[in-house]
Amino acid sequence: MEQSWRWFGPDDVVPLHAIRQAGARGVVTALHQIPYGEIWTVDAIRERQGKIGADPSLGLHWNVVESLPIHERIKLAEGDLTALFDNYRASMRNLAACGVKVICYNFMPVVDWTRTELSHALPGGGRALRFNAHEYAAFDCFMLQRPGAEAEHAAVLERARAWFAAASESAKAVLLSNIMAGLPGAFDRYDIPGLRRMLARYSEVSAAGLRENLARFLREVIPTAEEVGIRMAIHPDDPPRPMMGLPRIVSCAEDLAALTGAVPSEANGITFCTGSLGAGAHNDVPAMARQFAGRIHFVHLRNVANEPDGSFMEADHLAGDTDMVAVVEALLAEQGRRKAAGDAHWRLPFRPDHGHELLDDIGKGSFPGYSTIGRLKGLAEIRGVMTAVSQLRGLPI
Ligand code: DNO
Repeated sequence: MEQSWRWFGPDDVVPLHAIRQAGARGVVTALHQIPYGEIWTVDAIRERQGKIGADPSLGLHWNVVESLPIHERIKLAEGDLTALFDNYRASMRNLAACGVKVICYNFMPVVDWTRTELSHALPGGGRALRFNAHEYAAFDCFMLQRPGAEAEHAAVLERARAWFAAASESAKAVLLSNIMAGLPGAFDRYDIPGLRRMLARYSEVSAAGLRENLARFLREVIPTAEEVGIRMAIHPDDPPRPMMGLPRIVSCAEDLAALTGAVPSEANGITFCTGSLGAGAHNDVPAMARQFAGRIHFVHLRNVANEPDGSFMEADHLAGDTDMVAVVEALLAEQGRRKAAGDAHWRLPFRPDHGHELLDDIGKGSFPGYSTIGRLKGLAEIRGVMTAVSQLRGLPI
């Protein structure tokens, strides 16, 4: 598996040489400065490649785009989408012309990954990301005041009410900004009125409707992907459940089966994110890795510890509820299959997904989840698992 590392570009406080020191060579990045829906030009792509390759001794290359975002109007099927589809295809062609051929994207309405706490203290002073079900319920029911929300949070409603009653205005503001922190670009961060407006735009979109909108997107872009050799890799919902009443359709095995079946092409693939899928108690993550192996084009390895009320915490990469050894074994077996079949792209790019903030990470201002030392530790642990599984099972690493 190709060891990779997410780099947010020149604004990332984690420098490129740290990637090399961590042991990765693949750089996963995106042109976050370009507004959603606009074309990524060859010049802009080359400029980023120039930065990544500026010091050849590091041996880094841009191997995966994360993400080429989907404009909200495509998710909503709102208005004439011709220009948006044309622009998306143009960006795909430009990326392929520059040799960047794996594109990660997601189809989560309005918000991306969602946590309520970005700096949860761990024994010894590390920091982790957490999702507290009662805080999220307080946000949904009492800050957003979404009609019908209380019924959905019955199990934690009393704790949510108590949290809200005791919370200062600044604690509420922190909760809002934590929930918004999952949106990586400079665009589309919402305040409460803005969120309500977005939810209203989705009021007519059911899960089935959203599924159809995704299928339409895939029908528009997969032929281009096939033509230029791009592998599209949808990222699962994080957490894998409806949020704020918004449907989510990439949350479980049935969802993955539906979307891969909607356009049955190898180019229509998956980012296998163990942390996102693992935050759903309904998901058997190693079994899903085996079931969808042929469509996995990019991998995020991370672990979560789930709690009975729906809360979860980002755990060490080899701790938590997901059997990481079993996942790695499934992925290496798939690599073996591809290699034997003569597939030039048999090696799967993967990155350690979020890490804790550890030691000198603290106070550095890295993007939530994207610390240096925490990810370096995660990558090192996974590298150990990969090496052991590969040797014991005779599978290509
Ligand atoms: C979280 C990330 C996601 C991912 C997008 C892909 O850390 O894995 O935000 O980049 O969902 O489009």
